[in-house]
Amino acid sequence: MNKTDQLKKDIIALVKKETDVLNSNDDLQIEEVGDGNVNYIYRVTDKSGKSLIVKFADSFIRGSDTRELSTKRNEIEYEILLRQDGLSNGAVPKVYHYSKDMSCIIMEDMHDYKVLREAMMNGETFDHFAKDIATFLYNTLFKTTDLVMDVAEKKEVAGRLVNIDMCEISERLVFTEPYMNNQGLNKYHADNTDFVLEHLYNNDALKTEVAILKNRFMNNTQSMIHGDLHAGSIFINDKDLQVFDPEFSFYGPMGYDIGNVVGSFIISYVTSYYEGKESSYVNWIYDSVISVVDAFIEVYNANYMEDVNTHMFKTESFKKTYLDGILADIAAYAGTEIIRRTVGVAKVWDLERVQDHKDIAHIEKALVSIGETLILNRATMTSGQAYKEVLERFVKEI
Ligand code: SR1
Ligand code: MG
Repeated sequence: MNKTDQLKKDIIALVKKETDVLNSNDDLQIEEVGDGNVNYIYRVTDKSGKSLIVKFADSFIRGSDTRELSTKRNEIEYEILLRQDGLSNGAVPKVYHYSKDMSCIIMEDMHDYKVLREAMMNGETFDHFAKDIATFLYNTLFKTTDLVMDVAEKKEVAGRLVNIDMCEISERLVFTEPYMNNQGLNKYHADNTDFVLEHLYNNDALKTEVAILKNRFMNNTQSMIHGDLHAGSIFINDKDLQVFDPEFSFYGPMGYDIGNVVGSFIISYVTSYYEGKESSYVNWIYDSVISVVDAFIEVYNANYMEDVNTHMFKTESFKKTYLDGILADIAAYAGTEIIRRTVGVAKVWDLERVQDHKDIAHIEKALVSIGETLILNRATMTSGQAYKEVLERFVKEI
């Protein structure tokens, strides 16, 4: 029996032994359903059609038998899903069982949801998205800071969630390669060679700011962050959303997660604008960028005083200073996300789709310019309106 067939057989045995969601007397069916870069995702189904999902983390990155990757990521993901479940009132898939021996998380199959990325590919819009994701972000990020959480528990959890291999990927792909191209894997339109040299590789002012952001990413143990929060990590339907896939999770700056959401929506906005997608869809993405920032500010301001546990932090001036720091990080990490997806090796669906577009060189320039502006002017990005001005400036100028 080959390795994959043996794994499938072992997974079915694990599901039968450790869970009671499916009918164990049935001949259970198993199929691979994931298309991610890192792990293997299987759906296991019984005869009545009931199903669950098994996420298997191999000790090699998906599709490689030479590039090792610690299975600690799976252990961390399991703990994060449990913690986020409690913090977010169930806005993550339910975990049924975790097997450390097999590096498998057995979890809920989100039947009534679509992956947001796939819904967006079909031009679908969701009015509740901005408010719901902002609430999830506040609940899972602000509530895991020292301002809210028991400080001893926070330190203990932060230590346990050190995610060396996955952080190394982000440190390299987000904060180093787009500005250095050490690995020679960066990818952008040939017409932009000089532009990339000037704006990225030879841009010492920007590189210094990105170095500061990289150092913050590595050393600011502020919140229990998801670490890879884009439209491919969110399930959605007309009622609510569920966030999944936190294998890049660790204790880092909360603006990284919020900035990833904002940055990935900015990429979607710019690409769909140039593709000439339906205006209702383009406008929804544009409004979402602005609303996510404003909704986060709103939920923060509404809950801060009640949630914070220490008198020293319970002042209006500290509340504002702390928020200003988060807002600057949101802009900066939105900027690094936009730049790395535009010129780096790990593209995203919406950018892949426009690789042959006649305006691809312009689209790349607009995105890099927006990213650069957000990083360099992060202290001024204190509201949704500020994002509106940046988007209008760069999308109209081209
Ligand atoms: C090798 S992993 C490449 C990228 O895919 C993941 O989803 C992360 O965004 C990572 O940077
Ligand atoms: Mg992922």
